[in-house]
Amino acid sequence: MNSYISPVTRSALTPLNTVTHLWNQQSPYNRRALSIGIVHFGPGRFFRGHLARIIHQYLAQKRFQDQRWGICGVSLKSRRTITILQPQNFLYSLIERHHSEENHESAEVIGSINQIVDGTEDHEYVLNLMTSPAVHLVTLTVTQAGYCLNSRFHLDTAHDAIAHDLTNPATPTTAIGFIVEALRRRREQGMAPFTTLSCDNLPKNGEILQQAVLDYANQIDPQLAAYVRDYATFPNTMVDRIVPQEHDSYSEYAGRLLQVCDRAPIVTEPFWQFVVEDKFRGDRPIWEDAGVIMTDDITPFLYMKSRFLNAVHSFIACLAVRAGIEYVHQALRMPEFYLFTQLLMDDIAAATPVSDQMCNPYKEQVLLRLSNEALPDAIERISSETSRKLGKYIVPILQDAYSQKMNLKRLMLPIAAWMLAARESAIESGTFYHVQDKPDIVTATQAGAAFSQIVGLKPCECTEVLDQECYQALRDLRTYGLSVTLKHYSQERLSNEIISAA
Ligand code: CS2
Repeated sequence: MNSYISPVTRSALTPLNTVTHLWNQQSPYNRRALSIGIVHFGPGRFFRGHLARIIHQYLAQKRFQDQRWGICGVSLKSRRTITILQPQNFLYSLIERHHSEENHESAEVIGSINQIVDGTEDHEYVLNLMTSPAVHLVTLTVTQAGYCLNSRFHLDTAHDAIAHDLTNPATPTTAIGFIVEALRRRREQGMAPFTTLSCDNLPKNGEILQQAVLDYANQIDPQLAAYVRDYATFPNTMVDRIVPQEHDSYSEYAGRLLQVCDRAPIVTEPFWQFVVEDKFRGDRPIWEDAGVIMTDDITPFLYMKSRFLNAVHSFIACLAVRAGIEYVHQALRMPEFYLFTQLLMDDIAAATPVSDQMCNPYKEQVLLRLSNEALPDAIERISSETSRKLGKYIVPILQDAYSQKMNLKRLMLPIAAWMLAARESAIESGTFYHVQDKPDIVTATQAGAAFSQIVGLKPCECTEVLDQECYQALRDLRTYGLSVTLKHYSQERLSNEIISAA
Protein backbone atom coordinates (compact mmCIF):
# COMPACT_ATOMS: atom_id res chain seq x y z
CA MET A 1 0.00 0.00 0.00
CA ASN A 2 1.23 3.43 -0.81
CA SER A 3 1.45 5.33 2.45
CA TYR A 4 2.22 8.70 0.96
CA ILE A 5 -0.08 11.47 2.01
CA SER A 6 -0.62 13.74 -0.91
CA PRO A 7 -0.04 17.45 -0.44
CA VAL A 8 -3.25 19.43 -0.05
CA THR A 9 -3.54 23.01 -1.18
CA ARG A 10 -4.24 25.36 1.66
CA SER A 11 -4.88 29.01 1.98
CA ALA A 12 -2.11 30.82 3.78
CA LEU A 13 -4.50 31.63 6.61
CA THR A 14 -5.67 28.11 7.45
CA PRO A 15 -4.20 27.14 10.83
CA LEU A 16 -1.82 24.19 10.82
CA ASN A 17 -2.90 20.86 12.29
CA THR A 18 -0.89 18.81 14.70
CA VAL A 19 1.00 15.80 13.34
CA THR A 20 -1.17 13.60 15.59
CA HIS A 21 -4.35 15.03 14.09
CA LEU A 22 -3.13 14.27 10.57
CA TRP A 23 -2.10 10.76 11.60
CA ASN A 24 -5.53 10.09 13.10
CA GLN A 25 -7.19 11.22 9.89
CA GLN A 26 -5.07 9.29 7.47
CA SER A 27 -3.23 6.62 9.49
CA PRO A 28 -1.98 3.86 7.20
CA TYR A 29 -2.02 1.39 10.15
CA ASN A 30 -3.30 1.19 13.69
CA ARG A 31 -0.51 2.31 16.01
CA ARG A 32 -2.45 1.18 19.06
CA ALA A 33 -2.34 -2.37 17.75
CA LEU A 34 1.42 -2.33 17.33
CA SER A 35 3.47 -4.36 19.73
CA ILE A 36 7.08 -3.49 20.37
CA GLY A 37 9.32 -5.90 18.50
CA ILE A 38 12.36 -3.65 18.10
CA VAL A 39 14.39 -1.83 20.74
CA HIS A 40 16.53 0.81 19.07
CA PHE A 41 19.49 2.62 20.62
CA GLY A 42 20.21 6.09 19.19
CA PRO A 43 16.90 7.47 17.85
CA GLY A 44 18.62 10.36 16.07
CA ARG A 45 17.97 11.93 12.68
CA PHE A 46 19.62 9.22 10.59
CA PHE A 47 17.57 6.50 12.28
CA ARG A 48 14.37 8.50 11.86
CA GLY A 49 15.11 9.03 8.18
CA HIS A 50 16.21 5.46 7.52
CA LEU A 51 15.26 2.45 9.67
CA ALA A 52 12.14 4.00 11.26
CA ARG A 53 10.91 4.93 7.77
CA ILE A 54 11.60 1.42 6.43
CA ILE A 55 9.71 -0.17 9.32
CA HIS A 56 6.90 2.35 8.82
CA GLN A 57 6.67 1.38 5.16
CA TYR A 58 6.66 -2.28 6.14
CA LEU A 59 3.89 -1.79 8.71
CA ALA A 60 1.84 0.18 6.21
CA GLN A 61 2.25 -2.55 3.63
CA LYS A 62 1.35 -5.39 5.97
CA ARG A 63 -1.42 -3.57 7.84
CA PHE A 64 -3.24 -6.27 9.81
CA GLN A 65 -0.95 -9.11 8.80
CA ASP A 66 2.13 -8.20 10.80
CA GLN A 67 1.94 -5.55 13.47
CA ARG A 68 4.73 -6.95 15.67
CA TRP A 69 7.39 -4.44 14.80
CA GLY A 70 6.69 -1.26 16.66
CA ILE A 71 9.86 0.46 17.88
CA CYS A 72 10.93 1.62 21.32
CA GLY A 73 13.76 4.13 20.92
CA VAL A 74 16.31 4.46 23.70
CA SER A 75 18.24 7.70 24.14
CA LEU A 76 21.41 7.47 26.18
CA LYS A 77 23.06 10.80 25.57
CA SER A 78 20.43 13.47 25.72
CA ARG A 79 16.73 13.95 26.32
CA ARG A 80 16.37 16.39 23.43
CA THR A 81 14.71 13.96 21.02
CA ILE A 82 12.28 12.87 23.72
CA THR A 83 11.44 16.43 24.66
CA ILE A 84 10.69 17.33 21.07
CA LEU A 85 8.89 14.18 19.96
CA GLN A 86 6.88 13.25 23.06
CA PRO A 87 4.29 16.05 22.64
CA GLN A 88 3.79 14.74 19.08
CA ASN A 89 3.33 11.15 20.31
CA PHE A 90 6.64 10.32 18.59
CA LEU A 91 5.10 11.03 15.19
CA TYR A 92 7.05 13.19 12.76
CA SER A 93 6.96 14.09 9.13
CA LEU A 94 9.48 12.82 6.65
CA ILE A 95 10.03 14.92 3.57
CA GLU A 96 11.85 13.65 0.49
CA ARG A 97 13.31 16.19 -1.87
CA HIS A 98 15.06 15.72 -5.14
CA HIS A 99 15.94 18.28 -7.72
CA SER A 100 15.12 16.54 -10.95
CA GLU A 101 13.04 17.27 -14.01
CA GLU A 102 9.95 16.38 -11.99
CA ASN A 103 11.19 18.28 -8.93
CA HIS A 104 10.33 15.35 -6.72
CA GLU A 105 8.95 16.43 -3.33
CA SER A 106 6.79 14.28 -1.10
CA ALA A 107 5.90 14.02 2.55
CA GLU A 108 4.34 11.58 4.95
CA VAL A 109 3.94 11.11 8.69
CA ILE A 110 5.98 8.26 10.16
CA GLY A 111 4.29 6.20 12.87
CA SER A 112 6.64 3.30 13.57
CA ILE A 113 8.15 4.71 16.77
CA ASN A 114 5.81 3.81 19.66
CA GLN A 115 7.90 5.58 22.24
CA ILE A 116 11.36 6.88 23.07
CA VAL A 117 12.69 6.55 26.58
CA ASP A 118 15.73 7.81 28.42
CA GLY A 119 17.79 4.65 29.00
CA THR A 120 19.86 6.16 31.77
CA GLU A 121 16.70 6.94 33.78
CA ASP A 122 14.47 4.05 32.75
CA HIS A 123 17.06 1.28 32.52
CA GLU A 124 14.84 -1.31 34.19
CA TYR A 125 12.00 -0.58 31.78
CA VAL A 126 14.38 -0.93 28.82
CA LEU A 127 15.93 -4.14 30.15
CA ASN A 128 12.45 -5.61 30.77
CA LEU A 129 11.50 -4.83 27.19
CA MET A 130 14.72 -6.36 25.92
CA THR A 131 13.91 -9.54 27.80
CA SER A 132 10.34 -9.70 26.52
CA PRO A 133 9.62 -12.60 24.14
CA ALA A 134 8.05 -10.10 21.71
CA VAL A 135 11.34 -8.29 21.17
CA HIS A 136 13.35 -10.03 18.47
CA LEU A 137 15.54 -7.20 17.30
CA VAL A 138 17.85 -4.77 19.03
CA THR A 139 19.12 -2.17 16.60
CA LEU A 140 21.68 0.63 16.93
CA THR A 141 22.62 3.94 15.36
CA VAL A 142 24.90 5.26 18.07
CA THR A 143 27.79 6.41 15.79
CA GLN A 144 31.27 4.93 16.13
CA ALA A 145 31.78 6.73 19.45
CA GLY A 146 28.80 4.87 20.93
CA TYR A 147 30.61 1.52 20.61
CA CYS A 148 33.44 2.69 22.91
CA LEU A 149 36.15 1.05 20.80
CA ASN A 150 39.91 1.27 20.93
CA SER A 151 42.10 1.73 17.84
CA ARG A 152 42.00 -2.04 17.14
CA PHE A 153 38.20 -1.90 17.01
CA HIS A 154 37.92 -3.88 20.24
CA LEU A 155 36.04 -2.65 23.29
CA ASP A 156 37.94 -0.01 25.21
CA THR A 157 37.46 -1.40 28.71
CA ALA A 158 39.16 1.65 30.17
CA HIS A 159 36.49 3.92 28.64
CA ASP A 160 34.75 5.75 31.52
CA ALA A 161 31.22 4.69 30.59
CA ILE A 162 32.25 1.06 29.98
CA ALA A 163 34.20 0.98 33.25
CA HIS A 164 31.08 2.31 34.98
CA ASP A 165 28.85 -0.33 33.38
CA LEU A 166 31.24 -3.17 34.17
CA THR A 167 31.09 -2.18 37.82
CA ASN A 168 27.31 -1.64 37.73
CA PRO A 169 26.07 -4.11 35.10
CA ALA A 170 22.43 -3.95 36.21
CA THR A 171 22.23 -0.20 35.62
CA PRO A 172 24.02 0.25 32.30
CA THR A 173 24.59 3.55 30.55
CA THR A 174 26.02 2.29 27.25
CA ALA A 175 24.37 0.35 24.42
CA ILE A 176 26.94 -2.44 24.89
CA GLY A 177 26.16 -2.60 28.62
CA PHE A 178 22.40 -2.84 27.90
CA ILE A 179 22.84 -5.54 25.26
CA VAL A 180 25.00 -7.77 27.46
CA GLU A 181 22.81 -7.35 30.55
CA ALA A 182 19.68 -8.16 28.50
CA LEU A 183 21.36 -11.20 26.91
CA ARG A 184 22.44 -12.34 30.38
CA ARG A 185 18.87 -12.10 31.64
CA ARG A 186 17.50 -13.92 28.59
CA ARG A 187 20.00 -16.71 29.11
CA GLU A 188 19.07 -16.92 32.79
CA GLN A 189 15.40 -17.20 31.83
CA GLY A 190 16.10 -19.88 29.22
CA MET A 191 15.08 -17.58 26.38
CA ALA A 192 16.63 -17.38 22.92
CA PRO A 193 18.72 -14.25 22.36
CA PHE A 194 17.51 -11.42 20.16
CA THR A 195 19.33 -10.49 16.96
CA THR A 196 21.46 -7.39 17.38
CA LEU A 197 21.76 -5.20 14.32
CA SER A 198 24.22 -2.37 13.99
CA CYS A 199 22.91 0.25 11.56
CA ASP A 200 25.99 2.47 11.87
CA ASN A 201 28.44 3.32 9.13
CA LEU A 202 31.25 1.05 10.19
CA PRO A 203 33.10 -1.48 8.08
CA LYS A 204 31.61 -4.91 8.94
CA ASN A 205 29.50 -3.25 11.63
CA GLY A 206 28.02 -6.55 12.85
CA GLU A 207 31.41 -8.10 13.45
CA ILE A 208 32.63 -5.01 15.27
CA LEU A 209 29.53 -4.96 17.46
CA GLN A 210 29.83 -8.67 18.19
CA GLN A 211 33.47 -8.23 19.21
CA ALA A 212 32.59 -5.36 21.54
CA VAL A 213 29.74 -7.37 23.10
CA LEU A 214 31.99 -10.41 23.54
CA ASP A 215 34.77 -8.32 25.08
CA TYR A 216 32.29 -6.90 27.58
CA ALA A 217 30.59 -10.25 28.31
CA ASN A 218 33.99 -11.84 28.91
CA GLN A 219 34.69 -9.31 31.62
CA ILE A 220 31.39 -10.19 33.30
CA ASP A 221 31.40 -13.97 32.90
CA PRO A 222 33.24 -16.11 30.32
CA GLN A 223 30.29 -18.52 30.20
CA LEU A 224 28.02 -15.69 29.25
CA ALA A 225 30.49 -14.79 26.50
CA ALA A 226 30.38 -18.41 25.28
CA TYR A 227 26.56 -18.27 25.17
CA VAL A 228 26.70 -15.02 23.18
CA ARG A 229 29.26 -16.48 20.79
CA ASP A 230 27.25 -19.67 20.28
CA TYR A 231 23.70 -18.37 20.12
CA ALA A 232 23.46 -14.64 19.46
CA THR A 233 23.78 -13.23 15.96
CA PHE A 234 25.04 -9.85 14.79
CA PRO A 235 24.39 -9.56 11.06
CA ASN A 236 26.46 -7.03 9.13
CA THR A 237 24.43 -4.31 7.48
CA MET A 238 24.96 -1.54 4.98
CA VAL A 239 22.86 1.56 5.56
CA ASP A 240 22.52 4.42 3.16
CA ARG A 241 20.49 7.59 2.99
CA ILE A 242 21.67 11.18 3.05
CA VAL A 243 20.03 12.92 5.99
CA PRO A 244 21.39 16.47 6.32
CA GLN A 245 21.62 18.42 9.54
CA GLU A 246 18.54 20.07 10.97
CA HIS A 247 17.58 23.36 9.32
CA ASP A 248 15.02 26.05 10.20
CA SER A 249 13.34 25.75 6.80
CA TYR A 250 12.30 22.15 7.46
CA SER A 251 9.25 23.10 9.52
CA GLU A 252 8.11 25.25 6.64
CA TYR A 253 8.22 22.19 4.34
CA ALA A 254 6.02 20.24 6.77
CA GLY A 255 3.58 23.16 6.91
CA ARG A 256 3.45 23.52 3.13
CA LEU A 257 3.28 19.86 2.19
CA LEU A 258 1.24 18.37 5.01
CA GLN A 259 -0.35 21.43 6.64
CA VAL A 260 1.04 20.36 9.99
CA CYS A 261 3.10 22.05 12.61
CA ASP A 262 6.00 19.69 13.21
CA ARG A 263 8.83 20.41 15.65
CA ALA A 264 11.00 17.57 14.36
CA PRO A 265 10.62 16.98 10.63
CA ILE A 266 13.24 14.95 8.80
CA VAL A 267 14.23 16.07 5.32
CA THR A 268 16.05 13.58 3.16
CA GLU A 269 16.59 12.28 -0.36
CA PRO A 270 14.22 9.81 -2.07
CA PHE A 271 17.05 7.25 -2.29
CA TRP A 272 17.66 4.76 0.50
CA GLN A 273 19.33 1.42 0.76
CA PHE A 274 19.42 -1.14 3.56
CA VAL A 275 21.38 -4.31 2.94
CA VAL A 276 21.31 -6.93 5.66
CA GLU A 277 23.20 -10.16 6.07
CA ASP A 278 20.61 -12.88 6.42
CA LYS A 279 21.54 -14.51 9.72
CA PHE A 280 18.80 -13.84 12.21
CA ARG A 281 18.07 -15.48 15.48
CA GLY A 282 14.28 -15.81 15.81
CA ASP A 283 11.74 -13.75 13.92
CA ARG A 284 12.33 -10.74 11.76
CA PRO A 285 10.12 -8.58 9.56
CA ILE A 286 9.81 -9.87 6.00
CA TRP A 287 11.20 -6.50 5.12
CA GLU A 288 12.48 -7.52 1.72
CA ASP A 289 8.82 -6.85 0.82
CA ALA A 290 9.55 -3.21 1.66
CA GLY A 291 12.74 -3.07 -0.39
CA VAL A 292 15.41 -4.22 2.08
CA ILE A 293 18.11 -6.31 0.40
CA MET A 294 18.82 -9.55 2.25
CA THR A 295 22.08 -11.19 1.26
CA ASP A 296 24.64 -13.80 2.26
CA ASP A 297 27.53 -11.59 1.25
CA ILE A 298 27.50 -7.92 2.08
CA THR A 299 31.06 -7.23 0.89
CA PRO A 300 30.36 -5.72 -2.55
CA PHE A 301 27.69 -3.44 -1.08
CA LEU A 302 30.09 -2.25 1.61
CA TYR A 303 32.79 -1.54 -0.93
CA MET A 304 30.44 0.49 -3.09
CA LYS A 305 28.90 2.51 -0.30
CA SER A 306 32.03 3.24 1.69
CA ARG A 307 34.20 4.00 -1.33
CA PHE A 308 31.90 5.74 -3.80
CA LEU A 309 29.67 7.52 -1.35
CA ASN A 310 31.41 8.02 1.99
CA ALA A 311 34.96 8.37 0.66
CA VAL A 312 33.83 10.60 -2.21
CA HIS A 313 31.82 12.67 0.27
CA SER A 314 34.95 13.16 2.36
CA PHE A 315 37.12 13.89 -0.68
CA ILE A 316 34.68 16.60 -1.80
CA ALA A 317 34.42 17.97 1.72
CA CYS A 318 38.23 18.21 2.03
CA LEU A 319 38.45 20.23 -1.18
CA ALA A 320 35.39 22.31 -0.35
CA VAL A 321 36.76 23.21 3.06
CA ARG A 322 39.83 24.75 1.46
CA ALA A 323 37.73 26.44 -1.23
CA GLY A 324 35.32 27.83 1.39
CA ILE A 325 32.26 26.15 -0.17
CA GLU A 326 29.27 25.62 2.09
CA TYR A 327 27.28 22.76 0.54
CA VAL A 328 28.14 19.57 -1.37
CA HIS A 329 25.92 20.38 -4.38
CA GLN A 330 27.55 23.81 -4.70
CA ALA A 331 30.96 22.18 -5.08
CA LEU A 332 29.67 19.83 -7.77
CA ARG A 333 28.13 22.73 -9.66
CA MET A 334 31.67 23.93 -10.41
CA PRO A 335 32.97 22.22 -13.57
CA GLU A 336 36.49 21.62 -12.21
CA PHE A 337 35.09 19.97 -9.06
CA TYR A 338 32.66 17.87 -11.05
CA LEU A 339 35.28 16.60 -13.49
CA PHE A 340 37.78 15.96 -10.73
CA THR A 341 35.15 13.99 -8.78
CA GLN A 342 34.33 11.87 -11.82
CA LEU A 343 38.01 11.08 -12.32
CA LEU A 344 38.45 10.35 -8.62
CA MET A 345 35.62 7.85 -8.88
CA ASP A 346 37.39 6.20 -11.81
CA ASP A 347 40.57 5.96 -9.71
CA ILE A 348 38.58 4.49 -6.83
CA ALA A 349 36.94 1.99 -9.17
CA ALA A 350 40.35 0.94 -10.50
CA ALA A 351 41.51 0.25 -6.94
CA THR A 352 38.34 -1.56 -5.85
CA PRO A 353 37.64 -5.26 -6.34
CA VAL A 354 34.09 -4.80 -7.65
CA SER A 355 33.09 -5.22 -11.30
CA ASP A 356 32.60 -2.23 -13.62
CA GLN A 357 29.11 -3.51 -14.21
CA MET A 358 28.28 -2.85 -10.57
CA CYS A 359 30.43 0.28 -10.16
CA ASN A 360 29.39 2.26 -13.22
CA PRO A 361 25.67 2.72 -12.53
CA TYR A 362 26.46 3.24 -8.84
CA LYS A 363 28.92 6.04 -9.62
CA GLU A 364 26.37 7.79 -11.83
CA GLN A 365 23.74 7.51 -9.15
CA VAL A 366 26.04 8.89 -6.45
CA LEU A 367 26.94 11.89 -8.60
CA LEU A 368 23.25 12.63 -9.07
CA ARG A 369 22.55 12.23 -5.37
CA LEU A 370 25.41 14.51 -4.34
CA SER A 371 24.35 17.14 -6.89
CA ASN A 372 20.85 17.31 -5.39
CA GLU A 373 20.19 21.05 -5.09
CA ALA A 374 16.91 20.49 -3.32
CA LEU A 375 18.71 18.88 -0.38
CA PRO A 376 21.52 21.17 0.72
CA ASP A 377 23.94 19.02 2.69
CA ALA A 378 26.46 21.06 4.64
CA ILE A 379 30.18 20.51 4.11
CA GLU A 380 30.39 21.17 7.84
CA ARG A 381 28.50 17.89 8.46
CA ILE A 382 30.69 15.82 6.15
CA SER A 383 33.98 17.41 7.23
CA SER A 384 33.41 16.82 10.92
CA GLU A 385 35.95 14.30 12.22
CA THR A 386 37.78 14.23 8.89
CA SER A 387 40.81 12.43 10.33
CA ARG A 388 38.64 9.51 11.47
CA LYS A 389 36.84 9.39 8.12
CA LEU A 390 40.17 9.45 6.26
CA GLY A 391 41.26 6.39 8.22
CA LYS A 392 37.95 4.61 7.80
CA TYR A 393 37.03 5.35 4.19
CA ILE A 394 40.09 6.64 2.35
CA VAL A 395 43.14 4.81 3.71
CA PRO A 396 41.84 1.40 2.46
CA ILE A 397 41.48 2.88 -1.05
CA LEU A 398 45.00 4.34 -0.90
CA GLN A 399 46.44 1.03 0.26
CA ASP A 400 44.72 -0.86 -2.56
CA ALA A 401 45.78 1.78 -5.11
CA TYR A 402 49.36 1.60 -3.83
CA SER A 403 49.53 -2.17 -4.04
CA GLN A 404 48.26 -1.96 -7.61
CA LYS A 405 51.00 0.59 -8.37
CA MET A 406 48.43 3.20 -9.36
CA ASN A 407 49.18 6.87 -9.57
CA LEU A 408 48.11 8.36 -6.24
CA LYS A 409 48.16 12.06 -7.09
CA ARG A 410 44.45 12.55 -7.46
CA LEU A 411 43.60 10.52 -4.38
CA MET A 412 46.01 12.56 -2.24
CA LEU A 413 45.08 16.04 -3.47
CA PRO A 414 41.86 16.49 -1.42
CA ILE A 415 43.67 15.32 1.71
CA ALA A 416 46.41 17.87 1.14
CA ALA A 417 43.77 20.58 0.62
CA TRP A 418 42.21 19.75 3.99
CA MET A 419 45.61 19.61 5.70
CA LEU A 420 46.50 22.99 4.29
CA ALA A 421 43.26 24.51 5.59
CA ALA A 422 43.94 22.92 8.97
CA ARG A 423 47.59 24.02 9.07
CA GLU A 424 46.82 27.59 8.13
CA SER A 425 43.46 27.70 9.97
CA ALA A 426 42.27 29.37 6.81
CA ILE A 427 40.45 28.76 3.57
CA GLU A 428 42.24 29.69 0.37
CA SER A 429 40.98 33.29 0.36
CA GLY A 430 42.57 33.74 3.79
CA THR A 431 39.35 33.71 5.82
CA PHE A 432 39.68 32.00 9.19
CA TYR A 433 38.70 28.31 9.20
CA HIS A 434 38.15 26.29 12.33
CA VAL A 435 38.96 22.58 11.85
CA GLN A 436 36.44 20.33 13.55
CA ASP A 437 38.56 17.42 14.64
CA LYS A 438 40.09 15.91 17.74
CA PRO A 439 42.29 18.49 19.49
CA ASP A 440 45.41 16.28 19.23
CA ILE A 441 44.86 15.92 15.48
CA VAL A 442 44.43 19.66 15.04
CA THR A 443 47.61 20.33 17.03
CA ALA A 444 49.58 17.70 15.11
CA THR A 445 48.37 18.98 11.72
CA GLN A 446 49.24 22.54 12.65
CA ALA A 447 52.67 21.43 13.78
CA GLY A 448 53.23 20.03 10.27
CA ALA A 449 52.58 16.32 10.91
CA ALA A 450 52.69 14.11 7.84
CA PHE A 451 49.54 12.46 6.49
CA SER A 452 50.56 9.03 7.80
CA GLN A 453 50.93 10.41 11.32
CA ILE A 454 47.55 12.09 11.17
CA VAL A 455 45.79 8.84 10.28
CA GLY A 456 48.06 6.77 12.53
CA LEU A 457 49.70 4.55 9.88
CA LYS A 458 52.80 2.62 10.82
CA PRO A 459 55.84 3.67 8.74
CA CYS A 460 56.39 1.42 5.72
CA GLU A 461 57.14 1.77 2.00
CA CYS A 462 53.50 2.59 1.29
CA THR A 463 53.28 5.38 3.89
CA GLU A 464 56.50 6.88 2.53
CA VAL A 465 54.97 7.10 -0.93
CA LEU A 466 51.70 8.49 0.42
CA ASP A 467 53.50 11.14 2.44
CA GLN A 468 55.60 12.13 -0.57
CA GLU A 469 52.50 12.47 -2.74
CA CYS A 470 50.90 14.53 -0.03
CA TYR A 471 53.90 16.90 0.20
CA GLN A 472 53.83 17.29 -3.57
CA ALA A 473 50.13 18.09 -3.55
CA LEU A 474 50.66 20.58 -0.72
CA ARG A 475 53.40 22.28 -2.74
CA ASP A 476 51.20 22.43 -5.85
CA LEU A 477 48.32 23.85 -3.88
CA ARG A 478 50.54 26.53 -2.36
CA THR A 479 52.09 27.41 -5.70
CA TYR A 480 49.14 27.29 -8.07
CA GLY A 481 46.05 27.44 -5.86
CA LEU A 482 43.21 24.94 -5.70
CA SER A 483 41.39 25.63 -8.94
CA VAL A 484 44.47 25.38 -11.20
CA THR A 485 45.76 22.32 -9.35
CA LEU A 486 42.39 20.61 -9.70
CA LYS A 487 42.49 21.23 -13.44
CA HIS A 488 46.04 19.93 -13.74
CA TYR A 489 45.33 16.85 -11.72
CA SER A 490 42.29 16.25 -13.88
CA GLN A 491 44.35 15.75 -16.98
CA GLU A 492 43.62 12.31 -18.31
CA ARG A 493 47.14 10.98 -18.09
CA LEU A 494 48.77 11.61 -14.79
CA SER A 495 52.48 11.49 -14.31
CA ASN A 496 54.43 11.85 -11.11
CA GLU A 497 56.34 14.84 -12.46
CA ILE A 498 55.87 18.15 -10.77
CA ILE A 499 53.14 19.96 -12.65
CA SER A 500 53.98 23.15 -14.47
CA ALA A 501 52.04 26.32 -14.07
CA ALA A 502 49.13 26.97 -16.39
C1 CS2 B 1 28.59 11.05 5.21
C2 CS2 B 1 27.51 10.10 5.66
O1 CS2 B 1 29.09 11.84 7.37
C3 CS2 B 1 29.55 11.43 6.32
O2 CS2 B 1 30.74 11.38 6.12
O3 CS2 B 1 29.31 10.49 4.15
O4 CS2 B 1 26.83 10.59 6.77
C4 CS2 B 1 26.53 9.83 4.52
O5 CS2 B 1 25.72 10.95 4.28
C5 CS2 B 1 25.67 8.64 4.84
O6 CS2 B 1 26.50 7.54 5.10
C6 CS2 B 1 24.74 8.33 3.69
O7 CS2 B 1 24.20 7.08 3.87
